[in-house]
Amino acid sequence: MSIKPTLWISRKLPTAVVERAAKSFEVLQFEDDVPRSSETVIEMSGKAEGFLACNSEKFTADVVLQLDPRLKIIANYSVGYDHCDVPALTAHGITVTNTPEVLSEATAETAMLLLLGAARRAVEGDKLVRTGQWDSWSPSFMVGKQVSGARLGIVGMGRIGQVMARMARGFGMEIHYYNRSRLSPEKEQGAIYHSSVEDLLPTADFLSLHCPATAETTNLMSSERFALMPDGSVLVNTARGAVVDEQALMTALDSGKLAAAGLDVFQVEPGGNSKLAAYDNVFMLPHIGSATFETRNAMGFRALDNLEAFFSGKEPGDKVT
Ligand code: 8YV
Repeated sequence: MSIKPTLWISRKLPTAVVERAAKSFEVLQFEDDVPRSSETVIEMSGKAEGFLACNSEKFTADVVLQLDPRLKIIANYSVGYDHCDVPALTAHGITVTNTPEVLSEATAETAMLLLLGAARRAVEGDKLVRTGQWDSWSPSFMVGKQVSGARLGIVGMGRIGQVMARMARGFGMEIHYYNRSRLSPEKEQGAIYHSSVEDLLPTADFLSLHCPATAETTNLMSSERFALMPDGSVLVNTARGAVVDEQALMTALDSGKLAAAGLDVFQVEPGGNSKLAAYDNVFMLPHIGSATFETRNAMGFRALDNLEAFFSGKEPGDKVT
């Protein structure tokens, strides 16, 4: 009987995922469920050939240099891999994978929730009812921005962006997008392509961000770019906090350039931004884009597909470079 490779699962994952992992691997896990320090990550690299890791574990160039040669693959339980220095890991001989596709529906649902909640003043309304302060009605009471018939600008028309476009079309929105390359007509489904973010922004009554965090997209939404949006527009971010300059966002909210925002991601996580929390027209969630029971299982199974392919000598389907 061949010896099973050892797999460290860094966080508490769904039971079905751990049970499947135990069929192919000797699984190492801790009792608690907390983000793992660099020291722990480095220590565990000497005990396992594979990691099933989350974005709470940081694989910076400095950490990578200290990883034990026993570790051969990091299968991330996330589609984003900005917590990994992939060039450093690759140079160190470690394969890196992610979990695309399986979380597109759940993340786009969260973006839609934020879009609707920001447009229709969900935070203010919930607060009024919850605190017993809802004591009147008038024609101008709690009037929000209509979604149907409005234009939605999407930055990053990858898998999640395309699902978001499909859902928004169901709400009667007109879809505009910016992507590094134009999509085929089958994928565009009538969406209007813009060859630059600057060209897209004036059309975005609503703007939803679906691009990865990279050196190029850091602070993509800057004061200059907010200024290009229509007055009273709405920003939605389920991508990464690094993509939005939060100070510029607050200035845009203060001036009325933005009527509202819906945010699932922040520059500082966990925690968010206490200054943004003072805005009732900002609808916030604690980075739960992919947090549905179905998707959490699917992410784990996808990571295991990658690990099993790797350890049977095949190229994992979701290898990132
Ligand atoms: C996860 C995410 O909740 O997949 C991603 O990139 O941001 C989220 O879906 C988180 O990263 C899990 O590790």
